[in-house]
Amino acid sequence: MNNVASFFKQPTNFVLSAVQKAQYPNIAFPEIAFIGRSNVGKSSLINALFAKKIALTSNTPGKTRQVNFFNHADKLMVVDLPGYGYAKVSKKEAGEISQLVSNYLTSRTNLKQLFILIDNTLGVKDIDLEMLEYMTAIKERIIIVFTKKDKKVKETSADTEKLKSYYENFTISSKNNEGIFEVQKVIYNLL
Ligand SMILES: Nc1nc2c(ncn2[C@@H]2O[C@H](COP(=O)(O)OP(=O)(O)O)[C@@H](O)[C@H]2O)c(=O)[nH]1
Ligand SMILES: [Mg+2]
Repeated sequence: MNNVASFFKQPTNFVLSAVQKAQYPNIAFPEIAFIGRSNVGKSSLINALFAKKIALTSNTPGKTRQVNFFNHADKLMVVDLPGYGYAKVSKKEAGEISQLVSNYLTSRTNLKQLFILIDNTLGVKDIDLEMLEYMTAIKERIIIVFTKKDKKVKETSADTEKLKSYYENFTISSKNNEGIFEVQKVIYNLL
């Protein structure tokens, strides 16, 4: 599995940030995308997978409100989608964000896998279920990643086990790298 590790160490370069479909890069590499509630650990996971700091990690939720495209090794497009469920955005802005995400999901035919992140310490939230329901058209391309495995569980949800039986899933920690290699293997096998 040396190939996997060396693949992820190759350069990952920011391509562009888009606020509308017309701005998406016209490159047909296989594409993967990451989405989840704000603060779920999305930037940390992307950085752990690609073994470098490519995505901004922060404690201030809601910074990423664009669709960010990264080119990995001229072989894979990596997409950081805006987080959902911020407490602090207006209804109008929340509507704009979901429009952005929905435009993305309905137009990217080269999207091979969508990683939906759920905070393992907080469990599945209604908004996660709403997002999943909304994405049934691409159900078979969804993988759920439960984040922050190194941290103590604070809240549990009866929906978690159900989701685990419906979707391919991983439980990871970007802090101690637990489970990261397993997710890397899945991505590598898309190429
Ligand atoms: N303990 C622990 N903290 C994490 C982990 N992943 C993210 N965090 C923390 O959670 C906060 C939000 O992470 P970030 O990656 O910016 O989340 P994003 O808003 O989804 O991009 C930051 O303080 C991270 O350091 C993890 O696996 N373990
Ligand atoms: Mg982020």
